[in-house]
Amino acid sequence: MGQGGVRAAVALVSVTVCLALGGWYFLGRQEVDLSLSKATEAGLYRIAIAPETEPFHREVMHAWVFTLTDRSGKPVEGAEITVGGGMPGHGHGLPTLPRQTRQLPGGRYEIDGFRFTMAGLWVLDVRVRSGLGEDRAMFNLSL
Ligand SMILES: [Cu+2]
Repeated sequence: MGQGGVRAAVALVSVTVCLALGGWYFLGRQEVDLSLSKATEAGLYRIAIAPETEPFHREVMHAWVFTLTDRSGKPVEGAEITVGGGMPGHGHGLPTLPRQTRQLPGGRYEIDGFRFTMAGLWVLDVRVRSGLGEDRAMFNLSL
């Protein structure tokens, strides 16, 4: 193979690698649902989550507010919410133990004790228990 042939081969390999990486990146991004409001797995609730104050600093201990409604959109009071999670890409859990600290009017719950020690994709596993039953929802956060 002459020099021209080597250059052509290198170019071809480069283009192939770029296309493969680009496709992987694009598909990977598409799979991640970053919505902060969704129905729980069994459909008992809808949960909307938001940092208590925005903008928030992910590395400083802070609270989020979770708003809980039932199937018909009515606020759910008196529920118990627990939060787990971590970074699936790194294989570790949450560095802190966020807990439900206050119930606010309108089916809103303060969950305090979040601290996201790294940038990247985090998952929150939110479990809800109330008179309506137990259900859960998974949220993805790209921080
Ligand atoms: Cu990590």
